[in-house]
Amino acid sequence: MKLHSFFRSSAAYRVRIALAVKGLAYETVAHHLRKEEQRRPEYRALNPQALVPTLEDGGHVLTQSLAIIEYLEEAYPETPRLLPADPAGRAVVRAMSQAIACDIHPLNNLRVLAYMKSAMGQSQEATDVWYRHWIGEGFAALEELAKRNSRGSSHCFGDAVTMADACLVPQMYNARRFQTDLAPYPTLVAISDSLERLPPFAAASPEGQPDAE
Ligand SMILES: N[C@@H](CCC(=O)N[C@@H](CS)C(=O)NCC(=O)O)C(=O)O
Repeated sequence: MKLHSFFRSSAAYRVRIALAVKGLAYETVAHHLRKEEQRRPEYRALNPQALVPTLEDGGHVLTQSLAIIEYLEEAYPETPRLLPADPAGRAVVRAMSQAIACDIHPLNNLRVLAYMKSAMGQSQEATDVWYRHWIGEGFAALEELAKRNSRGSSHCFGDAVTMADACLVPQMYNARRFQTDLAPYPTLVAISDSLERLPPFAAASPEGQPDAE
C-alpha cells in the first residue's frame, strides 16, 4: 500500500490513524503542499482533485479520506473496526466524522486560505480569525455530540476507537496550531488528549512522519 500524504495534512493524518489502528503497513509518498507538489501533473493523474491523501492498494487508486477509511474497513474486515456494529451507531460515528471532514475542514483548507489572501485581499490576521471561527462553530456542536455519545471521555463514541476519533485528533492538532481557544470544549480536549497517548495515534502524528519538518 502507498499513502500519498503530507505530514501536516489533517485529511492524510485521518487515514494514517486508520491504517495504524488497523495495523496495515504502507509506504509514504510525500507531497509538499506549500511547494504545490500536489499540483504536479503526475499526481493529478492519480488524484484529479490535486489533494492529499490518495491511497494506492492492489491496483486501486482511492481518494477522499473518509471514503478511504470506509474502504479499509470493508477490504480488511479482520482488522480492528472503526465503525460500530449497529446501523444507528455507524450513522452517529459517520455524522461526527462528517461534521469535521465536510463542515469544518473544507472551509479552512490551504487552497481556501490562499484564495482568501490572494484573490480576496484578506490579511493573515483576518484569515486566522476565519479559521478559528469555523473550528469554534464545528467544535461547539461536536462537544454536545461527544457528551451524548462518549463513554468516559476517552473516545468520541462509546469506549472504542472509531472513525470519529481519527477525525477529531487531526482537527484538534489544527485548532492548536492556529491558537484556537479550546476552553469551551473540555470534552473534546479530554478525548483528544487521551487518544493522542495511544500508540497508533502517536505513530500517525505529523511529527512522526518521514517528511516532518
Ligand atoms: N475532503 C478531502 C480533503 C482533502 C484536502 O483538502 N487535503 C488538503 C490537505 S489537508 C490538501 O491536499 N490541500 C492542498 C491544497 O489546498 O492545495 C479529504 O477528506 O480527503
